[in-house]
Amino acid sequence: MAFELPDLPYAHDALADGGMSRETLEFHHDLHHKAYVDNGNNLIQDTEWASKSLEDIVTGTYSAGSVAQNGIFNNASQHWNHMQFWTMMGPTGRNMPGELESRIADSFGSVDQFKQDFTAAGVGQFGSGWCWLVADSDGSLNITKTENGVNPLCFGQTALLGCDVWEHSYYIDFRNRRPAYLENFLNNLVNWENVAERLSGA
Ligand code: MN3
Repeated sequence: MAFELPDLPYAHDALADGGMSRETLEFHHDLHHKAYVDNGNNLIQDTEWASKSLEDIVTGTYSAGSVAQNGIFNNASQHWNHMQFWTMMGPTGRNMPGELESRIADSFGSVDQFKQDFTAAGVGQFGSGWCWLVADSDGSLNITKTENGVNPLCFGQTALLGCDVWEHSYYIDFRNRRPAYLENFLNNLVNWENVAERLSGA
């Protein structure tokens, strides 16, 4: 299936009150995400992948250890990652539903501890990548970090929350302060209702 750039699920200035500016979303969605879509479409054209679903392309082209050379995987996975990322934030849904709060506290000790561990994963990702809250196939919740475009689909996990720690995601608003960007993401940008929906579907 050809990739398509979805509109943001909110206005470009809808996250400014939470610390993500219109300019960041104009660059990140309109230019960076669009480039993954356009490059991915050029690469899958006339290949066996052209008729496959995005999820099948991501899992079918992932090869541990050779991500850097894998253009179809990189662009397809980044397209998928960004579609998740836009819906994981929002101008609404910023209060954590009680059931999700309980699951997170049970899994990580407390919500504060979860936020510390998630931030540490994002800060500890050397170079470009993502940090995630995932549901594993046994139902347990875990925090992971991945390089470049690698994502939970590659490991059979359900992505509940992901944060883009590529510099293009934070340099306009936070310059080099990745820890501050991650803390702000958790405290002011996450749509926890979306995370809870993902958990109930896992
Ligand atoms: Mn990005």
